[in-house]
Order: sequence, then structure tokens, then C-alpha cells
Amino acid sequence: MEQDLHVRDRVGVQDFVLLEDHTSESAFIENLQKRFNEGLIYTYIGPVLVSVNPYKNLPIYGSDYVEKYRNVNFYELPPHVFALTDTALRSLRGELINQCILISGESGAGKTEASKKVLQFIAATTRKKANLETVKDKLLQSNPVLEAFGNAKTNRNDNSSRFGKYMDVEFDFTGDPTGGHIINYLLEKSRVVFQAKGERNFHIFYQLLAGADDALLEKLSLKRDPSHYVYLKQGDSSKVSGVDDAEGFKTVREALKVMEIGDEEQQALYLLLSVIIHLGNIEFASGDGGRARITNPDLVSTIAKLLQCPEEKLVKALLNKTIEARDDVVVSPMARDEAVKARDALSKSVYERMFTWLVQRLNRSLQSSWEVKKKYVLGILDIYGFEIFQSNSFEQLCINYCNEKLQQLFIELTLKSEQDEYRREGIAWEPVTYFDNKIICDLIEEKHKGIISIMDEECLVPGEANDKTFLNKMDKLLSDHPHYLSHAKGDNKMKKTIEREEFRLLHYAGEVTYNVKGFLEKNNDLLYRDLKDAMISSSNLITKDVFTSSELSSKKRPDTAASQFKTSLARLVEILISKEPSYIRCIKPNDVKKSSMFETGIVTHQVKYLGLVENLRVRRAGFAYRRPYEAFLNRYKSLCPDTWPQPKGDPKSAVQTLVNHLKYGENDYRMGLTKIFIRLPKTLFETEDAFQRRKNELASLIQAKYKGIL
Ligand code: AOV
Ligand code: MG
Repeated sequence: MEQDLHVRDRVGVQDFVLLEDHTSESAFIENLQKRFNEGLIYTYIGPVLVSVNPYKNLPIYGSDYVEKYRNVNFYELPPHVFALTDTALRSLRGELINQCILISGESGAGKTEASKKVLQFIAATTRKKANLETVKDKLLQSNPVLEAFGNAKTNRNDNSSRFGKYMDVEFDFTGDPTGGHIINYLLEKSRVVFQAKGERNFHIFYQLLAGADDALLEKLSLKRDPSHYVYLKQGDSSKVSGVDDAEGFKTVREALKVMEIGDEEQQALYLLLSVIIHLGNIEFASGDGGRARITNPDLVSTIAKLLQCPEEKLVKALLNKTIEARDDVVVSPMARDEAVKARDALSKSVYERMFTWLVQRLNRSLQSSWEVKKKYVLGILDIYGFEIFQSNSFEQLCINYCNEKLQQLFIELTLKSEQDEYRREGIAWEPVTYFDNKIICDLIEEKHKGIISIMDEECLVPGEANDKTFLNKMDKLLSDHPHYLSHAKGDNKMKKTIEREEFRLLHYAGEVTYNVKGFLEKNNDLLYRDLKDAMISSSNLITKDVFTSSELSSKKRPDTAASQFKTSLARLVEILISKEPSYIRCIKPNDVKKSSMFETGIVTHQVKYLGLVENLRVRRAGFAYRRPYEAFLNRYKSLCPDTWPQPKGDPKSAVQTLVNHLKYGENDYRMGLTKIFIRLPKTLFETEDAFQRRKNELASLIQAKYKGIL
């Protein structure tokens, strides 16, 4: 098959570094398209993997491919996500360096699929040993569980991740996987109560209805058809083409079993899902004096039974709110609209906490069952991609902010750090300019004057602030910012006008117009204490875990949703920069999820904002490989009589002697302050091949000697 692979992949160039015209965007796109048309979706920019979503299954992920890519030098085979994973794994196993694989690209570009291939390769290359088999199964099976609860159909992607996920696969010093750990980031919980046209709620709701047997449905008082339920039908799209929800439910149940989530816990999950579904169907009317009244009280009885909580308590909590002001406690009835909002807040909160419970529960199962003295990790980051919808709200701002942060990290670690290193090492260098999106990160997150700060401040003003005052404040404070636009700061050149309740951010990946409606409420993320109290009195084993009375007694105001997210992203960046990164840059070939369709305009836009051509220029002007003099010498000193067995002089001059002997061309390398820089992988491969021959030669010499003595 090796032959086969090489023959197949002679379309365009496998590494953009080899492009003759390496500065033009059109040559870049042409190479991508040529390869895409032949089903070659992967191309390198040096060590960075560019992947174009094929929107069809390609026969390139089977066990034959795993075998092919295992333990083979990165550049020796055609580009592949397996090659990137193998390289990271070998660096982890060989040099004991923690790794992370950062996957980016917009919604639907193929990040989640890529992350699954990474995990698949790790699992497939794990040694066949009983305890390792269990670890492997658990690592793989955590995925379908989280996808069922955290992914949904959106208008961009039928299986869109609605939460961010960072997963560490843990290894012991021999390189065997021993377990894992998942961190989840901000779930888009508003989806639980509302879906835009064409979209769905989280998969698990539909899977439950389609896949549960009659007995389970009866126990949950549910009907099979999702169109009975307000929370499940608003998008008018309860079926996803090509997806069998009943089959999905089976997969989830099997996965839950592998994760050691037994019947009792599963029942608790299904009960809560049914509680949420029913909550959406509670109807309120405006009663005496504008007070809300429940028009279908029987449903509340059903919910109370499913929740195992006192019915009166639930009814009271759905209609009244208790507010503690200083030393006073005031109970006041809610108006209809208020009651609807409070109910929705409850549904969102139950779902979100259940999701976090599930992640923690998975983490418990993923914990190594035996003692591991020192752990090494390979982290995989799969977030929600940049998205622009018809209408964009608080959730899109958070998602797009997260993408800005990731792009910033990419810039810091590739473009900036690469150029910094040349400067530091004193290598002659023509700087490459690129767009640094730090300015947009700052616009969102800067202390005191960033959007999050302004929003938080408005959330603190009791009674008077609303979404409109928030917008006014931004208009005042951000009017000079080049990436902020609003109705007040109109610009005649704008393609699309901005309405009064909107603001627009010029993100690195495009312009997004956000509607401020609901921003403060979502950021405040309030759940009235009466509803919390009702949940605390439930005997469901999950709610018992996630709603606790300490929450009611705490006087401290919890951080706002956006602030919590900002803190968790800052922590994520710290986790990532402490590791050796590899990058997968995913690209979407068209907006209609079609295979074999390469829309040049759409691809060009992504290539532009991902900074891929700049990435190539830096790479191309630069050097594919670099190693400190000592390391280089240690490996290759046996190739030159003047450096073997003991090199003379300082490491730098010994390396100079060595490369003179190896006849490196003048332009093939540069000598830095502490490192040798080699321009093309080819030069290094030749040296490595010579080294392997020399090693065999030395081994046979030693063997002959050994035999002679015998
Ligand atoms: P995303 O993770 O980047 O979007 P996905 O990984 O979910 O995107 O990919 C979207 C869809 O594209 C998948 O469901 C597959 O149908 C198809 N696809 C992607 N990669 C491949 C591949 N390598 N081979 C075959 N089909 C593929 V989002 O989570 O919305 O940001 O939030
Ligand atoms: Mg995804």
C-alpha cells in the first residue's frame, strides 16, 4: 500500500512549503482545490495540518491506515491526521513532553470529526492488554455520551458542538494510556428552551423519545412524537436527514454502560430529561391582579412526581419569587411573563447542571484504576467554531470570543514566537506582517473597558439597567474602537444597516451583528431561590448532587456567566501553553454541507482569516527543523570522524565541522546562537537515513567483536 499511497498523492504539493509561488493566495487555494477534487483533504504547512471537510466518508481511516502511519516519520507519507497524532504521541512517549492538539475552524469545518480521529488513532495504537482495553473503551465511549447531551442540529451543522471540550488523555512513563480527564466550557443552555427555525434541541431529547421502549416512556409520562412538546418543536425540524435517533439512543445507552453509569443513574438522567420536556408545556395565564396562574395543573403534578418533590412547593415556586433585600424577605407573586421566564430559567439550569454532573461522572470513570506515579498527557481541544447566524445573541458572542482567544494563541505560538526565535538567535530575517487579533480580544475582555466589564457593571445596577442602557454605555465607551460599530456610530459604507438594538463586532473571521435583547438576563443567569429550594427537596439522585442548600445560604453574588467564561478561558490558555502544541486548521468547502463542492470564495475567506498564507510565508522564509547544538551533536556525531566518538571544541563549532563533512549546501542551514536551523525536511531525512545506516553498521561491528571474543 505504501506504493499506492505515494502514487495517489501526487496531486499539487503535499506541503505548501514546496509551492513554487508561496506568497500568493491564489496559488494556495489552487493547490487546496486540486487536492480536494482528488479526495485529498489534508495538506501541510510545515507541521500544521490543513483539513478540508469532504462531507463524505473517505476510506482513509481504517486499520490499514493506522498501521501505515504508525511510527513513520512525519514527512514520509502523505499528510494525514494520523501522522500528526503519531508525531505528537512519539514526542510524548520518546521525550516525555506533554502535548496538545488544537483544532480550529468555523462551525461545520470538521473539528469534532478530527478530534475523534485523533482519539481513534490513540486507541488503535494502544497495546493489547486487558486493563488498557478498558481504558481505551472508556476514552472512546465518553464521546457518544457527550455528543448526545452537548451537540445539536444548527443551521450550520447537523451535529454542532454546543459546548467547548478539552480532553486530556493520560499516559504513564511507558507510554500506555492510563485514563483521561475532560473539562467542559460554557454549554449553550438557551437551546433547551428555544431553537431557531431549522434547528433542534440537544440530540438526547429526540433520542430518548425515539429510542425508549414503551415502558420507559410510560414511566416518564411521555409521548413518542416530539411535536407534542414546545421545547422540542420550535425549530420545526425534529428529524435530521440521515440520522436515526432510535439507533442513537441505543449507542448512548451502550456508551453509558461502558462508562459504568448504571441503571439507577441512567433512570435519574431520563427522569430529569422528562421533567424538562414537561416543564416546557406548562401554560400560564394572567389571573387576578395580573398574577400568573397555571392552566394545566395536572402537568405540574406529573412533574412533581417525576422529580420526587412536594407538589405544593413546586407550584408555589413556579408562581412566586422570594427576594431577600437586606434583612427583609419579600415574597411576591409573578406576572405571566415573569413566570414563563422563571420556568425557562429552571429548565436551563437543570439541564446545565445535569450536563456538568455528567462530565464529572465521566471523569470519575476515566480516572485510572491503578496508581500512576507520574502522568504525561496529550490534550485535545475541540470547541464550538466561529458562527454567524441570522440573529446572534449572547451565546454567539461567547462562542466567537472563544475563537478569538484560540486564534490569538495560534498567532502567539506560531507567527509571533517563530519570528521572535529568529530574532533571538540572530538569524537574518525578513519580517512577515499579519493581522494580530489581540485588539479584538481586548475589546471583549479588557478590565474596566471591555464589553464583558461593561455588561457586568450593568448587571450590578439594581432595577434601572436593561439591555438598552448596556448598549448606550458601549456606544459611549467604545465609539472610537475600530472593531466596534452600532446604530449610533453609523457608517454609510456599511453593507447592512445596524438596527437600534444591535451592535456589530468586526471579528477576525468576519463581521457579526449582535442583538442586545436578553444579554443582561443571560449574563446574570438568575434562578429564583424558591425554584432552587424546590429542586433541593427533590430526591432525584442527580438534583440532590447539583442543587445544595449551601447555595441558598451563601451571601456572595456568583460571578456573571461571561466573567466565569472569561476566567475559564484564561485557565485554558494556561493549560495549553504549558504543552507542546500541534495544530489542525479545518476548512469548510461550502455552506450547504455538500460533498465534492469547493466554493473558492468561501474557502478563500477562511484561508485569509486563519492567516494560512502568512503562516506559510513565515514557515517558508524560515526553517523546517531546529535543534540545540548539543542535541543535534548527540544524535549525529557518529557520522563524522572528527566528531566521533568525542567532538572537539564547543558544540557550535563541532556541529559546523559535522555539517561541513555532511556537505550541507550553504543555503540549506543557518547557525543560530544556540541552535542549528535546517531549511527543508529533505536535508534532515538524508542525515537521518545516514544515521540509521551508521547505527546498523556500528551494531554489526559490535556484534562481530562480541562473537570474536567468544
Ligand atoms: P465542527 O465540529 O467543526 O463544527 P464537525 O466535525 O461536526 O464540524 O463536522 C460537520 C460534519 O461534516 C460531520 O458531521 C460530517 O458529516 C462531516 N465531516 C467532517 N469531517 C469529516 C471527515 N474527515 N470525513 C467525513 N465527513 C466529515 V461546530 O461543532 O458546529 O463548530 O460547533
Ligand atoms: Mg464540533
